[in-house]
Amino acid sequence: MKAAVLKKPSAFYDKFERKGGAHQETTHYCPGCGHGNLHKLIAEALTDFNVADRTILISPVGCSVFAYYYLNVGNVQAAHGRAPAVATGLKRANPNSIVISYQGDGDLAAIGTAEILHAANRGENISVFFVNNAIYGMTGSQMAPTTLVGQKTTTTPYGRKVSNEGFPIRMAEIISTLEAPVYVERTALIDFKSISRTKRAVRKVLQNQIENRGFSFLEILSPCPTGWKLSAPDAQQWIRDYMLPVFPTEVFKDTTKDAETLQYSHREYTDGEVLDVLGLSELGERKEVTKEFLDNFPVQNMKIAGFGGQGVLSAGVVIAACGMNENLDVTWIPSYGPEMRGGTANCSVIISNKRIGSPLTTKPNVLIAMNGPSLDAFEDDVVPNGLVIINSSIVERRVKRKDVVTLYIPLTEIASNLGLTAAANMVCLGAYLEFTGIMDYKLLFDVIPKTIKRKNMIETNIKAVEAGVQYVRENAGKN
Ligand SMILES: Cc1ncc(C[n+]2csc(CCOP(=O)(O)OP(=O)(O)O)c2C)c(N)n1
Ligand code: SF4
Repeated sequence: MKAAVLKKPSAFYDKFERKGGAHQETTHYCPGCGHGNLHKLIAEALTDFNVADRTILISPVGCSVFAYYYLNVGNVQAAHGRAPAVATGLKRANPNSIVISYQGDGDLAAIGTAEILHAANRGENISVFFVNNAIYGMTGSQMAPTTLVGQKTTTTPYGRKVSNEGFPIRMAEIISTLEAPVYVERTALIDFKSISRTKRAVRKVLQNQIENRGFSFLEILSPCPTGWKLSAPDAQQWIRDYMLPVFPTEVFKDTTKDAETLQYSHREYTDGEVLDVLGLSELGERKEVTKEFLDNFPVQNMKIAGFGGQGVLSAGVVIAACGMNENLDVTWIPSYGPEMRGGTANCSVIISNKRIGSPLTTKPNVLIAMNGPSLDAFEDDVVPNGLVIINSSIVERRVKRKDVVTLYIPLTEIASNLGLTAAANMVCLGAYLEFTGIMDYKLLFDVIPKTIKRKNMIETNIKAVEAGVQYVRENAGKN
């Protein structure tokens, strides 16, 4: 007779090593907890389908936050409730991956309600496992959206009252009303039969993704003996007695067969197509530049800040466009302060000879402060030896830092002498390029006509650039 060999599926790590070097044979879950069962069913399915090496599991915030200690797959841990949004990004960036969003009821049905509903509604081709144990397990049994009416939790010590906390939310039913999801089921983990059914459902949900069929959702009623203060068998019975009447286990939606297999095409867009889509094709062909220029280009992490109306955002667009014309990678991201008056509008601009990760400039090496509050807000962020350009027509104080390079220019005054106060930003860009020499200031003459909408102002803006260049030639080093 052939002996049955029972062994851990290979989608589990051999040893569950935890932070601090300890490794154990067991998980951190309490005895009788449903999370452990579900992990096993998922690991078995991934092993049997031979997809573990292209699977990414997103663990949530909750008791299953440590799922990454156990499943030997790509692991990402998302902020509370955000797993479906993270899953969307991962799956879209790498359609060949198998992306699992694993979430508790606090995570999915409270803080993350928007993320799950919209991911489902978009029909993201992901697999969602929703562990409903009717409470917040990890933080000590507070009420969750799925807590039953009358159920005592630490935040509903007299039992959940409809008049105060409303009704339990049935997520599987809600999601099954949406058009896009192809498969929605609820199962339980309470006995051999229900575990077998959950096993089939886990496989179905993963298989759907492997076959590119679309969004699949499995809600699992899961015992939490610790949170419910029951023994493991009593916790299973509690689900039978109290949860099943409210959360029936059934397939709520299955359009898997009709669902067209999604055809993912991973298409790279050309620079020209991207410029077209962004409405920037007017900026024209990217210029051929020498390798030496690219290799030696000093990355510019710029913060351009001032009052609304001083053109700080358009200065950012113009300088980013100059970088783009020089075949550099650029990002521009605006930030509008909540203040009505006297505060700062600012933008982050990065111009780099390498791919840019985050478009946010938190440690600028160039700060352009068009007004006093901007200098106050960002002076301390500038890296040592960074450049600070100050609009000395408006900023009344000097820079406090001794470890930065400063350039004081009466930008507003120069611009208003040309008849256009609003061109102070272009005076600044001319001065900046002339002072640093990182790019030829004449680039601005190409870019300004293509980025400034009001054609009658182009000439003055170009004059403003020249005035900035002139100012630096005559005054740099003197202040
Ligand atoms: C943004 C944020 N808010 C709140 C918390 C605190 N917190 C940690 S786990 C948790 C609830 C987890 O409950 P659930 O999603 O039901 O998972 P379970 O622990 O029951 O598996 C909360 C509110 C947090 N970590 N982050
Ligand atoms: S508190 Fe509940 S959900 Fe968390 S590990 Fe223990 S039994 Fe599982």
